[in-house]
Amino acid sequence: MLQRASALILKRGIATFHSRLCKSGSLFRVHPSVSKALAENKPVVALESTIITHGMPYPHNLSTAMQVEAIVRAEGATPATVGVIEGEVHVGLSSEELEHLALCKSSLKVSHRDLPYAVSKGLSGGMTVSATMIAAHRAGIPVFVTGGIGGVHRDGENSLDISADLTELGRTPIAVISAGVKSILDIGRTLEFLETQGVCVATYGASKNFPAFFSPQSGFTSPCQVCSPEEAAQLIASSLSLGLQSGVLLAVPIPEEHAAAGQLIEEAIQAALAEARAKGITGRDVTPFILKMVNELTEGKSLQANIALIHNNAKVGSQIACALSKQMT
Ligand code: PSU
Ligand code: MN
Repeated sequence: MLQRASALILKRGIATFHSRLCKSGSLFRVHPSVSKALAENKPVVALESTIITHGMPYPHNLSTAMQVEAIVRAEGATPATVGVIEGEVHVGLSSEELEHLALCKSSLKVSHRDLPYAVSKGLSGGMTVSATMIAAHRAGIPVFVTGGIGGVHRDGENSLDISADLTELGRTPIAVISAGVKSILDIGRTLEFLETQGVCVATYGASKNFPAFFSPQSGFTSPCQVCSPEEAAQLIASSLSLGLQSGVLLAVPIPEEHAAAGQLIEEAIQAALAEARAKGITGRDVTPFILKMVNELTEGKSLQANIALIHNNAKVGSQIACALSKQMT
């Protein structure tokens, strides 16, 4: 009896799944504005959505997501925010869909490994850098802007807590523009792991110092440096022309005027790390926990800096996407 009931539920689940699949012929949905830009060889910038669902509190998450899209448009590119809505991977979200993700309290944090589950269950969620890289590449978008990427966690050599963002960078030919890696992570080991994965890492700007998200310097040096959108585009175009299947990581330092709170934020990070350890917080929950606590301890200063650096990344990333599309046509 019980077996028959669960077989029925399974059958119904598969039927719903099939109707979603058949509607569009694919579980990937590319927004018409994005497919039009791609068909016309115009620049497109992919954007992730975990920053909306897990990186910032409401309403800052929604306003930032909308501002970032506006910055991309102002620079002459088309934004494509990537997220999972009721089991479909959307490349390019409408403002209603952005709002749905920003307001939804139960949305998943969808990394590479979570994609099959989110799709099979018809769930909604924010997509991390690793999952966004997959969808953006599938859609044919070579440039992707985010705030910060995941990395090797401190003590990662024992816990093996190494973000899937790094392995994805090793096997997906996309350029990711970020403000580097947060000091909650082990930056030295993150750079070593990226080297092993064959990822070309460059700092964008006047210094070769690899930035640490809230701070323009981590004390570690990037293997490469690019000083203009054109130079960055040449690097990306070369990687694509070589047929390398690995990505390029461009690290854009936080603008000096927003880095002032760096020391205060660094102290809050240390306190939050200790609290996370004491509370036994692990895995996918570590980053959201730390971001929330750091924001509380700095009375919103870390959030302000976070928003400022994302705006800057969106501007620089869009300029790079525009330069790349000129070079590729
Ligand atoms: N770093 C941030 N803010 C974020 C993230 C990282 O400063 O929102 C998100 C990104 O989506 C990144 C993900 O891809 O966290 C990495 O998570 P994990 O370490 O669980 O792989
Ligand atoms: Mn992890």
